[in-house]
Amino acid sequence: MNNQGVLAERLLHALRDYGATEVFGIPGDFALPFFKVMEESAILPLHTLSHEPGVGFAADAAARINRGLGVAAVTYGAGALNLINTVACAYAERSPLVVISGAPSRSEQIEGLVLHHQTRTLNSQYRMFEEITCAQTRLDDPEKAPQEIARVLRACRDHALPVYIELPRDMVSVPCGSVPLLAPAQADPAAVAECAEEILTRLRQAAQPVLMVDAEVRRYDCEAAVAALARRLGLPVVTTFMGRGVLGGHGLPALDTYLGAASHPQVRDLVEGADFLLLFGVIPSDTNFAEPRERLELRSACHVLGRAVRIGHHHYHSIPLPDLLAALLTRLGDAPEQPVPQGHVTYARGLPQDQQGVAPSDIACALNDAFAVYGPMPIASDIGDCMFTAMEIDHGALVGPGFYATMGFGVPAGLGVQAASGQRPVILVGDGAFQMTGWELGNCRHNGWNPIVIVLNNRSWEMLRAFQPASRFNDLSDWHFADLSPALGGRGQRVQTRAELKAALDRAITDPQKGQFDLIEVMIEPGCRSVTLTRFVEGISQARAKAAAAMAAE
Ligand code: S1T
Ligand code: MG
Repeated sequence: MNNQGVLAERLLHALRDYGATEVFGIPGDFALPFFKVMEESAILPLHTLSHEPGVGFAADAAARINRGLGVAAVTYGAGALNLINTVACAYAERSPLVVISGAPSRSEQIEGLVLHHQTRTLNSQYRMFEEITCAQTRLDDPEKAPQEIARVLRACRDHALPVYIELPRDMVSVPCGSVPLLAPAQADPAAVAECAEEILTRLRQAAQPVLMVDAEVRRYDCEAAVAALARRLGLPVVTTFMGRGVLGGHGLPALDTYLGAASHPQVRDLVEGADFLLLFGVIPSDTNFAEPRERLELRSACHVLGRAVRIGHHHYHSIPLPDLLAALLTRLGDAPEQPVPQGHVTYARGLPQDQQGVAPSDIACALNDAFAVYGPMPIASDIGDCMFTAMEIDHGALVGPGFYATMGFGVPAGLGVQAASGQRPVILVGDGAFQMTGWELGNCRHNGWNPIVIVLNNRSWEMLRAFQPASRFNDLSDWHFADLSPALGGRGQRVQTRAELKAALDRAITDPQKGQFDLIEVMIEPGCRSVTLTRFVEGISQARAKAAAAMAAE
């Protein structure tokens, strides 16, 4: 064994080798020794934030934008348990997030006493994380640590799911061997071949096949292969709500997004009229599929998700998406490319510069205008009308909690996007969500970040109001976010009209200052919703009414 390195350094090198580009974290006494090694070794950049939910969301978004591993480093108990919701989000949305929690040493356990940050037993935290991670380890044996780290990081990468590493504070500086870089778990080539054949047979039999893509296609770095497949087969391609942004920049025509009952009518006809749906990475969620018209034939579809493939009643296990795509493309040989049908939706351009109040869809139009002039920017969105508004922006890089739908994601995710990609992002966030994690913008200054933050300030939990208009608790007060900006180290502008919106956006884009965020607080009347959210609410309400009527008739 090579004893030159200490465990914490071995872990950091391994994180880098397996695809991490930085660490987000907040220290605590159980994590101080690890943070000291992170800072002094500088193996990976360390970005500290203010609250663990911000750490988790930023690390998750870094993984999403870079197709690498995100890393969140925290202290035991109060720190790690504050991460739970963000790790649950990463699990639900299949993002490879590595949680590293400091922990007490075994020698600290004193008969009859509990340690601070302890809940029930010293194992309670480990057990809580078991539920929301695909692999776990406690690094309490330096002999086994290299294999354990490799096992857990490979699982993180192979499954694109979070993992949990507990690092007792007395283990940080013990000598430790280097961590092997394991190849991805191998698939059975015969199973992959049979699966590929079956998919191609089904495709040949289908008159109107449709390919639907979700985030996993990007997690596994398969966008180019999927685009090639679509071109070989001339398949129409749509994304899910979650998968919006996938395949952007891969030479396909503008992609539509299927949103169940909230879809654009022509997109709905295309998907629900398909006789064979090829679903790559699509999470079979209620947002995607709960309210289709009767025609949607999910039973005969082909689902490729989480290394499993289901075609009708046939199940294939351990089929990695990259292997499957390679097998499909090989079988198609050098079949000539065919035109991929153009999407149906056109994205609004040319926002009038007038004195009218701003509606959410105007923000989409303003961004389409700006991106056409200055080039596209990656978008980090929260959940709320901002995410529906994002569906009205030209297809491009987007991270957002489209399935798990946790608020608080947008601002820290934007910071993670900038840290990991080096690109200046646009953050879209509602006032309610900004109240949760907007403070993290105060960390832009010391980290050199300068996102453009668009706060949709409708003084409302508008998505909730849309479903339950009578409740007064959905009214929020006016927090004047633009006025808070200078105190946090940024520039703030509050805009009321469409002319002001365009001017503010132009200013923010054309005058970037390192370490200084630009916050544009867009005042929107409560009750004024994006075209897409309006369609979503109508579609779901109609479907629910229909289901209730059917129940009553039984
Ligand atoms: N808490 C968390 C962490 N995530 C949530 N999604 C919710 C609560 C429930 C919830 C919504 S939408 C919403 C809440 C409270 C209101 C969002 O308000 P705001 O950010 O101002 O956006 P907008 O006014 O555009 O709706 C979900 C989806 O159930
Ligand atoms: Mg709001």
